Amino acid sequence: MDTDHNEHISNQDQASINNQNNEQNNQNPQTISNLSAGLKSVNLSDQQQNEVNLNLLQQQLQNEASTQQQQSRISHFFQNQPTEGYTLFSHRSAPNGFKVAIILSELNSPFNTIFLDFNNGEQRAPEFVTINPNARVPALIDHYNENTSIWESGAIILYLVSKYLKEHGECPLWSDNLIEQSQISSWLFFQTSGHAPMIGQALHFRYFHSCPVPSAVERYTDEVRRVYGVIEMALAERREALIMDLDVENAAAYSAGTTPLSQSRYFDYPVWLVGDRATVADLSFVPWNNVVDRIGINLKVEFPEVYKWTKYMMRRPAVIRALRGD
Ligand SMILES: N[C@@H](CCC(=O)N[C@@H](CS)C(=O)NCC(=O)O)C(=O)O
Repeated sequence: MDTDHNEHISNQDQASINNQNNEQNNQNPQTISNLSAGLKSVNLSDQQQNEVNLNLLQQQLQNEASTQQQQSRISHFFQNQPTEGYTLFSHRSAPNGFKVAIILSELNSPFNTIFLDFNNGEQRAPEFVTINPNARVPALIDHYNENTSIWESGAIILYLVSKYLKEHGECPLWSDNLIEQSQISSWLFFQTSGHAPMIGQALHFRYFHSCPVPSAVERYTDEVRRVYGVIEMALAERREALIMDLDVENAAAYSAGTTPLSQSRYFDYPVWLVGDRATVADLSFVPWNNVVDRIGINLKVEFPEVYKWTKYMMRRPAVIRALRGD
């Protein structure tokens, strides 16, 4: 809107505004340039100037104290890195961090978690930013592999399963078949780019935004529902295929529509997004499915296949361990 407004100011008007600003600046040597307030010039009295200086000094001291605190814990870790296992940087309430913990736990990979303190700005500690330039969790260090660091949950997951496959010749959560790999990756990318960010934004506008924006809450919640609609449809198709395959004697009645699929004894049997077992395509959705009720979505009522699928995954011992933060 400001841009539109500025377009209506003629060059002559703009020159006169610039002159006025220059004159004011020359008349008052105490004019300071306030960068963080959008590069606007502010005129201050001596007393105001002293107060600003005092505030800035206090703020600087506080920042230095908190930076030193971060440095003691985070620097200490980086100066004394383990020689084996993995270190996962996460946060106690970060679903993206738990996503990686689930995969590590499922693969029985030994890992230690450092839960960062966001209130203290630990995610911006210089050493952490060198391993994740985006200053967010999760990030992973592989101490078995020259302390290689990986960031972005999807990239970390692909690293872990590819490495596992290379070392063991097979990986229960991945595939050695290129076509299956591409199908698993599609769901994984959909999770990281479509599912997680939409729930994240819906939570933000519902609980944390500085002022109410009902249209944003509605937009992101609707988008989450659309995403769940896509998964529900895929799982329902898998269910139908499975029932037709296994419930042979009733298949004709299901096809004709004379008996509903819900009557099949396979109606609650587990189904998966790719193939006949849980892969990273499925497991990456778990931690976010676990918080979606907070944006008013009831999976059991609105997306019954997604609900059953999530319930199966939440019962897995490795998932339970990971979600507990063990
Ligand atoms: N696309 C990234 C998202 C990472 C992300 O947003 N992490 C959140 C926690 S779930 C975070 O670190 N937030 C800290 C902050 O905003 O400063 C991924 O999947 O790894």
